[in-house]
Amino acid sequence: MIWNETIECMSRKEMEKLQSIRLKQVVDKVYYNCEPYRKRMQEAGITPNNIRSIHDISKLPFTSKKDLRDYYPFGLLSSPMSEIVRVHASSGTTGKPIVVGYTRKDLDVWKEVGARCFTAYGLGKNDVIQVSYGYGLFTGGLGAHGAVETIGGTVVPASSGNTDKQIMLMHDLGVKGLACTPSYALYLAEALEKSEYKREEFQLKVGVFGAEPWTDEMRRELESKLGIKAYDIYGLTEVIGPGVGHECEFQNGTHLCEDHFFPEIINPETGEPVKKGEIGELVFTTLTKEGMPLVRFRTRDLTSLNYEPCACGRTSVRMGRILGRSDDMLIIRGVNVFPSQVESVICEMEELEPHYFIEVDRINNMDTLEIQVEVNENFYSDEISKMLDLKKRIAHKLQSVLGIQPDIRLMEPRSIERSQGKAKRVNDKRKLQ
Ligand code: DLL
Repeated sequence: MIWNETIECMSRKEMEKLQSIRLKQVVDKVYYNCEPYRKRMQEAGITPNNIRSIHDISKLPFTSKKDLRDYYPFGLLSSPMSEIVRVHASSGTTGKPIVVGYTRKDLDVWKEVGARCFTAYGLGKNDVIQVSYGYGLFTGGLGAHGAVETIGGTVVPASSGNTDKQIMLMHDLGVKGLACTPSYALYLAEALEKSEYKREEFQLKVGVFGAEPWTDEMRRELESKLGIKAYDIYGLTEVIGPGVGHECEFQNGTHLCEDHFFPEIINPETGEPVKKGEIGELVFTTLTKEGMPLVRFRTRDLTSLNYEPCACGRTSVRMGRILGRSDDMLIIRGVNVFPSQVESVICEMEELEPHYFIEVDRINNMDTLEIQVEVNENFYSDEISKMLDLKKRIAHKLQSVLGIQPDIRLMEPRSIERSQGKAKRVNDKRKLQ
């Protein structure tokens, strides 16, 4: 099912036309209503008259996370406070959070894109959908909540935590769709197995997973453990929240709602656009936002874009999996390592559980990489030779994917801490030294 066929299946040419009109509007808006943008454009020698179509977008200066911190809390608003009806915030790793203001129309846009997502997952007004993303300043809970109400589904606003109650609600209310982080879904799957209920007693069929990077191997793991189809939902606070993009029934890339959020991929070092299909940093320009429109916002997420038409009939550009944030990338002994690479290897080995933790340190001026991973109950053994052999095989597989040799620490089943929101899977002790 498609929520807004006119837009979602529009020809590429029509889409470019619409994006061009909207880009001009948003550039006007920020130039005349937001001092920092006007200044930045003046420094670059650009006025709104220089922007005639979407192809002129690369003339505009970038906006960064640092800008959002520097103008904390409301310096980048382009609408008066009297028009702002809600704020959300994302807690950065250091210091003050990033605060985003929404007008009533921004909330409508959010509901519209959210409705496109949940419809693409095959959910509708006859379905009960549990939202187990956190409610509050985080955009996950209220964002998914608005989307479910818009498609007319029955929302169960469970928020995160209290796992036993989550399972009881899912069971008793006949929940068909579960929206939460993939790591919390794993946790729920485990708890469900141990619960008093049998899997067949649940109506659960669809997972709406996002807010953190996850791999196709993790998808397979979740789909088989929960007996569902697991779909990606992408978004970020600065741009709006969940709903910037979604998968369709073909699960072959994340369709971006590009009539509202225009994507580009740049080389993170040079800032230049990469060649079509290449991996680089994702940059968004919001084309319709009023409260805090963003022009060429550098997300730090690394991915690629595919403009080929999709079998589902949607013409919108599809984004590949997020490899990680450029600031999540670990450089170990000079080699770039992403946690998602570790995840893909671990999820493929039946002897292992999909729970892992990466610890990086520097000992005697040498980087060390330790990967802690849980052994599946059926394979866990007291026999040293068996465990040593398993360790060797994991290390070998990881070395061929990562290009460096990690130390492997086998952990007992259920010994790695579970996450109820975004998982923390890396401890880079070098940063503390
Ligand atoms: O995580 C919004 C969201 C809530 C998305 C619920 C999906 C579901 P932030 O807290 O600002 O917003 O974090 C945004 O999380 O830049 C990515 O690095 C990462 N991220 C979000 N969705 C995905 C995804 C929300 N589907 C940051 N795959 C983004 C990979 C994701 N990474």
